[in-house]
Amino acid sequence: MPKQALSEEQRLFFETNGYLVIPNALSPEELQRVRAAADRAEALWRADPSRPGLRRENLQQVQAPIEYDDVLLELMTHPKVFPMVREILGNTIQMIDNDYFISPPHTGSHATWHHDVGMPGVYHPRSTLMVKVFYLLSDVPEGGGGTALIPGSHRFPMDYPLPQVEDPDAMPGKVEMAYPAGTAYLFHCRIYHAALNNRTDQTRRVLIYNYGHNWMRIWPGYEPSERLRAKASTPLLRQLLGLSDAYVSALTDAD
Ligand SMILES: O=C(O)CCC(=O)C(=O)O
Repeated sequence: MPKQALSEEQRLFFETNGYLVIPNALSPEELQRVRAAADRAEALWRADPSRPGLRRENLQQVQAPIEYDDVLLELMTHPKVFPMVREILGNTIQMIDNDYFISPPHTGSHATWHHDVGMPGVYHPRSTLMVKVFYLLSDVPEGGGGTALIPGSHRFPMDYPLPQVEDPDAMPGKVEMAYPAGTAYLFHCRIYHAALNNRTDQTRRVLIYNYGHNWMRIWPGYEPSERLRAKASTPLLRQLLGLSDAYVSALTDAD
């Protein structure tokens, strides 16, 4: 693993705010390749309603896109972004879940304000249990159904009285992840976040890779298939796909 994937500025920004934006994470060529792979996955998913994922008016969810295409599997260890996540989570990193979210034009939020970890007995504000990475495959303008975050809220205590808003767009102090396609952003899963309403004519397309630790369970429905497990030829891939022993085979910096 390269030493210091995060610059000092990024490290401080993440610690303070609980998120990071990585402009141009995907080069134009990579974006084209990943978008084509996502399109192929979407076509297979739409053609077979027994494939897992939500089919709602405001969210189409191609569940576990890494099962569909090697390009989407490889994105899980993207050389520009993955080392940052690994630096934040450490050598016990493991994939927890992955999704391709499609938010159609002129639809309401599919996720109001929440955070992703609420396990009793673990003091989350000082722990980094999960880091979620989003790769934008379409331009997301303001009002385009993007993710919004409350900077610094990953440190809020469990009982912090978050303002109660009926419309997620109305949350005071939020920042909206409105960026061009090819941008990646990641956040600490204790941060309060939401998907805002898509008030535009544009479909929002985003790939999501969620990482935790190898002593956590991969979320039900995201456990790698036999076919995918057979591809896990490196210690890194084996661990990311939940095939390592949580107690003895954490990666070393050399893996
Ligand atoms: O679609 C989004 O931007 C938000 C997704 C979300 O809430 C989540 O992954 O927990």
